[in-house]
Amino acid sequence: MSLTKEQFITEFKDIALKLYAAPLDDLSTQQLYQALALLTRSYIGQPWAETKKRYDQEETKQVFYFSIEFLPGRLLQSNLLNLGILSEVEAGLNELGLRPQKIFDAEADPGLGNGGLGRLASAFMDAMASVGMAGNGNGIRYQYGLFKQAFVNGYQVELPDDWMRNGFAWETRKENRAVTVKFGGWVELRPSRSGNLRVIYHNTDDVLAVPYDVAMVGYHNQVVNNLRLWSAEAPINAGTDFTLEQKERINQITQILYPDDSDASGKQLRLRQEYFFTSAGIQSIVRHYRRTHNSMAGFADRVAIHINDTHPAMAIPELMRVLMDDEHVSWDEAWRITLKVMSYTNHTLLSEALEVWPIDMFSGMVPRIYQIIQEIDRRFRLVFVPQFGQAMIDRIAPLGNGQVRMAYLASIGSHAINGVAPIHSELLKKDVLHDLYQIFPERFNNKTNGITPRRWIQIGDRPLSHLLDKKIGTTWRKNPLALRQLHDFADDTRFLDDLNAAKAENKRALAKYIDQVVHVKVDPDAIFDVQIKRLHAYKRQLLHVLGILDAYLAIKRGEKRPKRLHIFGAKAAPSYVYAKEIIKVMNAVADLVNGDPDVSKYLQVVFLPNYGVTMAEKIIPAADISEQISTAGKEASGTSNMKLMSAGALTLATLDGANIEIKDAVGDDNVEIFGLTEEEIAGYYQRGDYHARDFYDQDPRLHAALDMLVNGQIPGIETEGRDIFNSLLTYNDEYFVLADFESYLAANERLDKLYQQPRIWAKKALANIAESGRFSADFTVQRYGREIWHVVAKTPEDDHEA
Ligand code: OX2
Repeated sequence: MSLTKEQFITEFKDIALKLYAAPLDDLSTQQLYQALALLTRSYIGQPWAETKKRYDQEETKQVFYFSIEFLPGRLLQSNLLNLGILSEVEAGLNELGLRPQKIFDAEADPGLGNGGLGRLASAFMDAMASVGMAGNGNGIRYQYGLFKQAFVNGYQVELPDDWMRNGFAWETRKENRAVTVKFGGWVELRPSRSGNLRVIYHNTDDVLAVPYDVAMVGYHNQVVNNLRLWSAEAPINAGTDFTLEQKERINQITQILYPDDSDASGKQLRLRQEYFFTSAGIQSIVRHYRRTHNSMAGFADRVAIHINDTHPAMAIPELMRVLMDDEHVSWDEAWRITLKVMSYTNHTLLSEALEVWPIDMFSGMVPRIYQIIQEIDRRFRLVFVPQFGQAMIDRIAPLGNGQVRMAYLASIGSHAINGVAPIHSELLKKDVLHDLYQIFPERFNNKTNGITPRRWIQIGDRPLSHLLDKKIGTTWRKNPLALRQLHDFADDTRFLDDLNAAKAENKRALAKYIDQVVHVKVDPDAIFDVQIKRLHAYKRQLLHVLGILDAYLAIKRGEKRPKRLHIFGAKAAPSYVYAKEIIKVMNAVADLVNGDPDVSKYLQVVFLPNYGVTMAEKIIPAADISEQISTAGKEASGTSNMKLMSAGALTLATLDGANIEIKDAVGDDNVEIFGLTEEEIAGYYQRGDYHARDFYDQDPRLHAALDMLVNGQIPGIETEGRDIFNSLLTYNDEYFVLADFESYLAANERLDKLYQQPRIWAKKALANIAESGRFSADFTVQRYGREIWHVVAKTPEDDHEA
């Protein structure tokens, strides 16, 4: 859209006056934010309605991305950017004497997800709109997002995230689109005169699912897609015997997000959440389709439903239920439609994270869904036991060991199953879903994750953005592959200096932020070494900490090193004791290092509390080193690795997840690889001959660093230090931290040396930025569109051109 600075100023003053009955200079920052958000929303309404109308008129095939988590990040700047009016609005605000960034900072960050999985879902929403794909999100409107993390005496404390306290400016309540979701009770199957079974529900607990729609604005293309988040409410005609307790129980369904990441949780409420949003989503999709079609025959040509991990896997039996019970389609026809419609992404190889539910809990909560799964299970066995044998089918049938096994259900009921990086997709076939791969090899495929450079570069990294515009023009903003033009300037020393200057500016800004948040004065000239992700043993923040302890000891011995600032951001699941112990140790190490003037000349450590999307936007542009150091074979993909490379950080990495593709993209010279490979680790597992203690005994540096955990050198961590020490030595170091220690240190020494040559460093940064475009989620969703969803992306501009 087009909007001049002058128009904006007039409209902004006008809306603020209407809203708050006061002139601008009487408004609080929060009020200014609300007024600006409302004005921005008013620009979105029309293209939103038009996009919807166009999809309906043209009978566009639509994608529905079902995810129990979305992490959209703040939306004001991103919406202004995508509408094409960010510069005008900022200029207008400046002219009014207002600080744009201060207003942007008044927006709450909707933490409706844990980490990579939720952020990926939101990147896909942004990307689908931006490439003109008819893509809708389906999720949960959690009253409270992921907990707010604070540190008290170095321990993680979890505080409620009341993110909607000031309302959520971007949502629209659609009460007229509510549906009823039924829980519990029992099901009667009664033959009817027409020959169909009539399904009669008795004594169910009914919950009203009310949708709140959020606009997903495409980049400069007049496309606005829909993210539908469901809220649980008491049924409207609940009757006089409806108690406050019942109402409370219903409200609970969408009250909190489960704070897990890559971990299965056995909570009944979680299962309720899963059925709640999948059933609501399926019902609303079918209802919309049926408004313009009198049978379900063509449904699969108009609708693709994707399930983001197994949390929405009940979409499969739920679609079967609606097709058969409500639309009177036969089993065979319903199954044909369901298979064609559904597709599934797996996000983890950790076996403890594969979702399973006890059958008695499951069948009590959703009896009709359970019946349908029983029938899927029966037919699956009937067809495949003769071909593949009882033992194998017992291992992978949807029902087994008294459990409903969601990954198997998802795989059996989807026409496509993908992993999120090549190594991960291969390991799915080799390990976790091996038996299913034997039966359905054609279903398996890879779709490497992606990120949105709009948020991470255009919004997050203004100094770099301006530099790029000046050097290679602005096409990279629309097509990030254009970043490859940077290769032409790999030996342009002026430009390399400019790159370093942009990085330095970002580092100064982050240093200021760090001082504000944790009151540590850091040296902006240090190497900024960043590890930002959930705290999990397999991600090995512990290896990073042991590296810091080794540096501490070396500096104490008098060694001089280039100054390094280690920056951590990480939340641990509240129930994950070991991860929380690591947090305590990390904070204690930070205190030790920063408090020792001999050491802090060369080494500083900051652990920023409450890491999330908004904080990532501040940290990433300032990073020199990106730590991606998971045990090989454990991290499905990672996406912070992609964001950090696009900011020109050098990746310090194991050969895991998408690190491998980053290495292939930039070449061996522009990435620092270390550690055991997945094959080597598999070898240790097979032979059973990993002995962590041998490394401790044989490597004096490792020995000394580990001893610090238990010898009192780090104040305040008696039990935590001992527990971690034992996990590594007594319990033989499940994640091969000790085995990788030596090569990790060697890789770090190479980086230290390299940093002494700023232009050579900048050249490597340039290579990373230049090759980061391929990881744009725009390309990822186009691959999903072509190969899985079978949809064609098209924008209003395409119509004009045609
Ligand atoms: C994460 C994976 O751990 C991470 O490797 C991946 O990049 C991300 O999903 C997006 O694909 N919960 N979170 C994940 O997996 C699960 C399960």
